[in-house]
Amino acid sequence: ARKCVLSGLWKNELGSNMTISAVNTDGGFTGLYHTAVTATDKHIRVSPLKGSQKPTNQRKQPTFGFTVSWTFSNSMTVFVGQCFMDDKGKETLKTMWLLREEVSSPGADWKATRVGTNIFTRIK
Ligand code: B9F
Repeated sequence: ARKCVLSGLWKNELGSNMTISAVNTDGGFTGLYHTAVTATDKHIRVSPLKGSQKPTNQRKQPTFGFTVSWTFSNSMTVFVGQCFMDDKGKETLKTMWLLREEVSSPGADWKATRVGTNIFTRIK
């Protein structure tokens, strides 16, 4: 059976795109994230991501995690997920994310984190 590979160009159901570079021997990778959505009127800019997966070439459907440091705000999003290969050779990334917003005081902590899911499919 073929292995699900993280490197490449991916799109999620929101229309966001990300490019993941080659995964190194330790499982580390970097990439660029272009979100299609933002909850404010902030101007969207491509943002760097950094993550790791279980050591390459050992897992057929590897688990992984990565962090996106938004260049246009003081927020970060972490994603965790798994790379799946179906019986037709189609790859999908099933993920969950947490978005942490910078708030001005501990009293505002309760509203600082958003959670959700994203499914990515390969476009290249
Ligand atoms: O909208 C976020 C943001 C941070 C500070 C002002 C705006 C940044 C973009 C997050 C994009 C999320 C979605 N895109 C995607 O592909 S990451 C998870 C989703 N998947 C307003 C204040 C704090 C948050 C929103 Fe903001």
